[in-house]
Amino acid sequence: MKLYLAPGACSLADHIALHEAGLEFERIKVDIPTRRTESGDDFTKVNPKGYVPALVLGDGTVLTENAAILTWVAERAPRLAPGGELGRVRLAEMLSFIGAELHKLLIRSIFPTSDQEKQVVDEVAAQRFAYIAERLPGDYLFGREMSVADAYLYVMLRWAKALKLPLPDPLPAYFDRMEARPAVQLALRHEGLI
Ligand SMILES: N[C@@H](CCC(=O)N[C@@H](CS)C(=O)NCC(=O)O)C(=O)O
Repeated sequence: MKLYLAPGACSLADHIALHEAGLEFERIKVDIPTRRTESGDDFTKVNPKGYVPALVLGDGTVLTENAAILTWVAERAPRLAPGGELGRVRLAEMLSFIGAELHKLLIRSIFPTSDQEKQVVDEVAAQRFAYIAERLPGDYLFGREMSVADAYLYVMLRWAKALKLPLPDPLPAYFDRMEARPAVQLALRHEGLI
């Protein structure tokens, strides 16, 4: 199995989740501007969309999109998903919220087209972080146990910190808790981020 990633990009979430699940995989770095892998291969032949993450399974099947890859990981390691009758739906709901409402928003804060856009985007981001902070039911997004959605949220908080966006309590402590996890440390080391 091969995970195509760019250091510090959203693919870090999948990298963390794969380590949390204890799955074996090879990491292949992609240079986003040139869409070439570290060995010079054309990444668009793997993922014609041209962006990371992409996960190539042992039989050559290619999975793309954070929400899909994280769901696939959680299906292999069910302890990384919330339980109960609505567990799968709640996970889809959270991955959709993080992907569509946080990830895409923060990209606009990283690459704003104007100061005005950045101001508006950062205000909306603050509201969305407050929404999560006010509803955190325990140490993690679904309570006591970490899920694949936490890996995705951790990466978004990492970006928010780099953007110097204020994080409401208890998100700073949540961030530190996530960052202290051995799987997170391992992924950060593999990506050259620590
Ligand atoms: N909808 C995609 C978005 C992935 C995405 O935005 N990837 C970024 C890195 S965080 C990327 O590779 N961007 C390069 C590009 O869009 O050209 C997903 O959730 O997987």
